[in-house]
Amino acid sequence: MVVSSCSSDSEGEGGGGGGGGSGAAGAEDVDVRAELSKWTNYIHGWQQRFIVLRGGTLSYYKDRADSNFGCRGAISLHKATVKPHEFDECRFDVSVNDCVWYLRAETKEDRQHWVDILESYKVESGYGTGSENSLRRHGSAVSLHSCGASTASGGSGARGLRALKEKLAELGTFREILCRQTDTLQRYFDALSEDGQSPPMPAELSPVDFRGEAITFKATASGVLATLQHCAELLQQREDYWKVRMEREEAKRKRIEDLYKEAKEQLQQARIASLPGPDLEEGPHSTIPEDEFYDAVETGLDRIEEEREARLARSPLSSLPPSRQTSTGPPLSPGPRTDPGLLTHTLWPDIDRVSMEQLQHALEGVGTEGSSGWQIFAEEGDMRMYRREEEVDGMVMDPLKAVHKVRGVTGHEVCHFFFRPEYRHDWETTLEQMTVVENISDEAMVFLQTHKRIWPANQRDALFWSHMRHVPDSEDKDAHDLWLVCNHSMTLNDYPENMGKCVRVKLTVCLVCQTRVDPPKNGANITRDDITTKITYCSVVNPGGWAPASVLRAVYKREYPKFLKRFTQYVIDQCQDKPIMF
Ligand code: 9M6
Repeated sequence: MVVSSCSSDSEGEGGGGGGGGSGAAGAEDVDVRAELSKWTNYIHGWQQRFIVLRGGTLSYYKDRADSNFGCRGAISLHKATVKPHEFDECRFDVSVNDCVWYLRAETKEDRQHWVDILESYKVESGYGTGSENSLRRHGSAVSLHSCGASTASGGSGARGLRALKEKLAELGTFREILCRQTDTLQRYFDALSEDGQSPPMPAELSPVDFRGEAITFKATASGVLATLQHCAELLQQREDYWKVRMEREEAKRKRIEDLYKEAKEQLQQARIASLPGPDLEEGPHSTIPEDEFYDAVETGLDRIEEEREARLARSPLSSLPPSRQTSTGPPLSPGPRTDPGLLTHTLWPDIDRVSMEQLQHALEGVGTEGSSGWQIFAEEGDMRMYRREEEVDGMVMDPLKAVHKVRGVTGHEVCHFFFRPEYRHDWETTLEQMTVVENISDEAMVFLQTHKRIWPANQRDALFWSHMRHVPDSEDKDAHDLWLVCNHSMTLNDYPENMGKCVRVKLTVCLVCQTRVDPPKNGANITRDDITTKITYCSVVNPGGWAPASVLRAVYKREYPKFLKRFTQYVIDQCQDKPIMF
């Protein structure tokens, strides 16, 4: 029988070597089959294995059922060392070179029995006489690989390849042996047929040991099979190995792709940082091209819009808490309209003057198209928006004037929702933060607002007083009532400019509401259907820092109409089904 001197399975028991004799028929009569404990590895420890001793070879199988198939390892006994353990009286080790099998019998008697048999094999030296001779004649270098050289267990790419090459070389040797054997036989039969009945033997052939040749042939054939099977295993192992390698490579590639993405984002951030940012001065010398700036602004505004929509989707208006109209804010009944606390406030002269100026300004018409410099830039339903292009030191200062008519709400209601801080976040979507710096009275407050950043421009904040007032004796004869809110920038030592990351805008905003009530027929109660409010919204925003004029104008053109529509719709929604607040 042809075997490697040592082999082992994928459990990683020992070094491993050539394949054992699967289905190989030994030449010997002795055939021991029994279960023994075999040390596998540190994970699995001692395991029951089915051990077969046949033809000077000790093979092992996972279990008895498996013994009809390929063995998991085989060890040739003729050069093996058998060593009973010093202390463990059931254990004995069988080793060839550096390949060791650690075995355990059930009892010490059993162990002795095993040791005796194995030792006897060593003395008797394995193969039957005939076969041994034949093998020697035809080269018995076959399969005598060193234990460590070939790897049956989990060979890496290079090791697996080496093992495979060894197996192929082995197959080449088998082929050589078989060829020589057939040559020998051929020559013998040639000599036979040359002169008929009584062949004079060729000197080198006599006597031909047919039995030996047959045994060698069988052993070599089974060796071929075993080696082929081993080749298949090795190929499988290589396939597994490459699969793992590929998975690892894929993971690596993904990691690198992620890193690349991250680096790209960082680069982008660095680019942003090098643009006119909080730490850099903005100005006409800015390196950012206008179209790029404009694109960025668009993107930023779109994002703010998306955020608002997402917020609305999460909590639609219908789910808002019931109207805060009567629970907060100033008393709704007509009473002392101007708080004495406001009249004595240091800001009052300023508030009073600017508010009246703004009212006047609001009530001035826009004249005939173009004549007064007002250009219409947005028109939707009853809403018209006009602007005048004005620049100071290259900074866009365009005053804006918008007129709008809304049905079903009063001027008081519109101003209430515009003025009161608790509603601001509901309709001012470009706000990041709003602080009431001072609550002067029910009609006047000081606000600090931080607007959301429109990338790549600096973030803006605004510090302004806000004043709401009723103007009972409007000069406008058509107006039933006039309410206004005026917002105007101011300074406070406690809130200096550029304290944080923000650039401060200067604004003057005035919202004027004139409400008309159509007298209901037959003296019926006034309903919301009878009410129309004309809104005039005037605004001048000084951006406070440089930004390209075209960009700012594009932002205004886009944001103001959205802002006014959103706000008025908000008021309508809030007032629906609520008592009218005149
Ligand atoms: C300038 C409205 C209280 C209501 C008011 C405002 C507007 C630009 C703009 N954005 C450079 C900016 C900053 C602003 O009527 S209010 O008093 O919140 C106050 C301030 C709007 C502040 C820009 C940011 C970078 C465009 C004009 C705009 C118009 C409408 C809404 C949002």
